[in-house]
Amino acid sequence: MPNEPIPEALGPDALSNLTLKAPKTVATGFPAVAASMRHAWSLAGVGRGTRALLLLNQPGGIDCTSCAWPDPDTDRATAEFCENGAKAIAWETDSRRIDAAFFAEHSIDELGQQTDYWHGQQGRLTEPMVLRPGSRHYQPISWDDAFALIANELNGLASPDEAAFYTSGRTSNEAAFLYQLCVRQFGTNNLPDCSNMCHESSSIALPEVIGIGKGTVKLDDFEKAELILILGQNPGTNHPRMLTALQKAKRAGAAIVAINPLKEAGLLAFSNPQEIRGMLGFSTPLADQYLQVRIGGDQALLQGVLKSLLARDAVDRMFVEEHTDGFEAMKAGIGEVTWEQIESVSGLARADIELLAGRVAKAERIIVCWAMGLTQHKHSVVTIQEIVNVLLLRGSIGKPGAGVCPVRGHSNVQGDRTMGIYEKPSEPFLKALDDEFHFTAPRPHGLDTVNTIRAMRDGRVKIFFAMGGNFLSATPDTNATAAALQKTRLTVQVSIKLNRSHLVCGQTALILPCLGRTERDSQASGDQFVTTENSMGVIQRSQGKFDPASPHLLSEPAIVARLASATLGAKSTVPWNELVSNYDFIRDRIERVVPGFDGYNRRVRESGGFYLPNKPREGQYPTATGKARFRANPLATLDLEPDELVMMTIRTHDQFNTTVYGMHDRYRGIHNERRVILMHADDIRERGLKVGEIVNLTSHFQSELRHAPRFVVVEYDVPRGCTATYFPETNVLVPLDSIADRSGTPTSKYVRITVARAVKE
Ligand SMILES: Nc1nc2c(c(=O)[nH]1)N[C@H]1C(S)=C(S)[C@@H](COP(=O)(O)OP(=O)(O)OC[C@H]3O[C@@H](n4cnc5c(=O)[nH]c(N)nc54)[C@H](O)[C@@H]3O)O[C@H]1N2
Ligand SMILES: Nc1nc2c(c(=O)[nH]1)N[C@H]1C(S)=C(S)[C@@H](COP(=O)(O)OP(=O)(O)OC[C@H]3O[C@@H](n4cnc5c(=O)[nH]c(N)nc54)[C@H](O)[C@@H]3O)O[C@H]1N2
Ligand SMILES: [Mo]
Repeated sequence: MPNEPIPEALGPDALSNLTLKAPKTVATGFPAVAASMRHAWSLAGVGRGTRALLLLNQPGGIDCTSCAWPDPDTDRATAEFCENGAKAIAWETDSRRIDAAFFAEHSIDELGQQTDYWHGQQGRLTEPMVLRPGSRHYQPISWDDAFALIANELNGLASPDEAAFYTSGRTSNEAAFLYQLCVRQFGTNNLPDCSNMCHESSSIALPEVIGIGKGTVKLDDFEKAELILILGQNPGTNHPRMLTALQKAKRAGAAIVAINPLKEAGLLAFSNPQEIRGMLGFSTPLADQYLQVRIGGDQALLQGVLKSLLARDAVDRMFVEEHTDGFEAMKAGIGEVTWEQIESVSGLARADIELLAGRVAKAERIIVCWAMGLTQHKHSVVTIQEIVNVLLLRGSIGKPGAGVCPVRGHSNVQGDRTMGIYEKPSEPFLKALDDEFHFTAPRPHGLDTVNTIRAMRDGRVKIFFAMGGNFLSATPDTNATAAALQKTRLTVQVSIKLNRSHLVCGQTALILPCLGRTERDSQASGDQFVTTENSMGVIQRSQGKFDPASPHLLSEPAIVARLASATLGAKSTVPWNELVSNYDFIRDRIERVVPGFDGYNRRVRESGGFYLPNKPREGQYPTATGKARFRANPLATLDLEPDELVMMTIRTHDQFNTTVYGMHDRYRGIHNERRVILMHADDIRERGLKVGEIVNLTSHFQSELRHAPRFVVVEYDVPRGCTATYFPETNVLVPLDSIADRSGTPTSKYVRITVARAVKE
């Protein structure tokens, strides 16, 4: 059962002044550029802010720290950034500072009572800090003492598996490679990462059926596509530069179909702020068809499309025979599903699904994009495999203008995986690591994110180290995670700004402040650049240009090298200091361990970087059978009790995951308040509630109940029975054990709740 709430874990639940406006029907346009500039200037100052923006996503410049959407291979606009990229950069280039005096003044209890927004507004961390057992204030500690403390704790464990090493997706390839090497030399595969909560379902679903866990399309495929489906993604907020690609696709004649319980502005229409027409307010309509599917109803919808395609005999026979297996079994499976089931689970009318199927039947070049609306469900893996079923049926993969496009989140989350940040590493990867560094990497699989929380709770993991991120707030079941973290001996956070994971921590806690991606990284051989991999498998360079926020900051690769030297000492077979003296040396090692990086140092210096090999893109499918595989997956049904609603936890337009930039969700018309619950008018009325009323939310999982007090009811155009709240405020309601089949991803988009009027105190 869930633990008693830990106040600092949740932050305040006070409500401010909610104002509601009509949801927008067009994304971006002039206000977005104005908003970006305002943000960059208010935090970083005018000169620094403008310079940062002009360097974003330019050859030789800084890879944007916001999302993983790719840059055009050639022809980059002078301003290759978006409003939310600008917010991310402004947040990092903040001119304010947090020093030892700040922590002397504020106890962790006091800081825990502040909002996430407030935490982000205090400025950049400037020196290593330690929280000693029993103390409520962080105190300064030298880097040497900090590493000695960690080494002493790690080496005191009964087994290396009693430590877990988390990674968030902003870490560069170079830092990630060194980090996993250090962890494996220490002796464990406990490398949970944010991917476990993000696109893990895609990473499990895709290799089985197409032989690679990544997308197969390139940016220029969008202009060649006839049909683009976008499921469970809100690109206007989370991948704004994708709208430019969609606009180009539309102009080249593609049709777009949006599948989403909410009518998101960025899927309806786009007014491009980088064009005169856009500045003048002209917009390009995007979605030709909008299917407001019920939350969790996508598998049913896709099975409906398959059923209709089969009935029309819209099958690319040549492709199916030559390149696939499993067609007959899939066909038989779909034959058993009835339209009645499809309509009831998806919440959509057969006629609308047939209309979509008609578009699919006519198109030969189809791209399917998806994000968290598809991956954070119990049945995510099979749903993603239905997408592949549709594409294979139409022969729409392995050729220009066609394929799968899982749109990644963090700017280097895909690269971190390529570098070996994975709790279930493949044998060939470990063998290559062994050969290169002359040791034997551990073979047993390690802990993912949810299993790390369980292991801390049960006392099996005693040390938690985080390379970036905000583990406490990003993970499910905030109270359970808080209690789990508090049971550990030591938590270490490598961070650039204050967050809640610094405040709810182990008996001893360390904050290790590091350089951000915008900052100059000087090592023994001079200034360094790092590399990242975007959502389409392009490896590119990123070089920080700004003075570091403080002279005491270390780069992430340097932190890993010093951690490794302190912990492993003479036992290690890796020349840590030498590797960090010049990141070219790290890249030389990566080239020898990870396939596809031939000529790494040379090719990444070429403008635009290079593409990693992607066999399905060339029409080869390295699966168990060497063919692309249809899957017959029975339709999963989702049962709710009569008064229950389904809640999805989503992002506002003013946040990056747990980082809150501001209090507005501009496109959805929700201002000055994050503790809101979006509900259908009839669901509000049925419960005798009113818009603007304060309600308490309770989630139901098996026999467990979890509570989140004080949310304002907002009426919204959402299917009956479906609701939305913002992450991380409602993570407290996401049960730790409610995870996706096979991928272990928390079901953050499918939480069963009841809503009750808050009783006046
Ligand atoms: N500005 C900004 N950019 C970001 C981020 C950020 O927080 N801020 N986060 C980054 C990260 S790590 C990630 S992973 C991505 C996240 O990018 P998204 O996946 O776009 O983010 P969410 O807000 O979780 O939105 C999920 C969308 O799925 C829909 N949805 C929910 N449930 C269902 C369902 O069952 N079916 C369907 N069809 N749709 C559903 C929701 O209505 C919403 O539109 O963005 C990245 N980029
Ligand atoms: N309920 C619910 N929960 C979710 C989700 C959801 O949709 N709903 N989404 C999930 C998803 S998709 C993801 S990816 C996770 C995100 O989980 P995380 O990646 O753990 O969380 P972030 O909020 O992205 O991490 C923000 C912190 O990273 C640190 N940081 C920023 N830049 C740097 C840097 O350059 N170096 C270092 N070392 N630190 C840096 C800052 O200190 C900041 O406080 O959350 C997941 N949690
Ligand atoms: Mo993510």
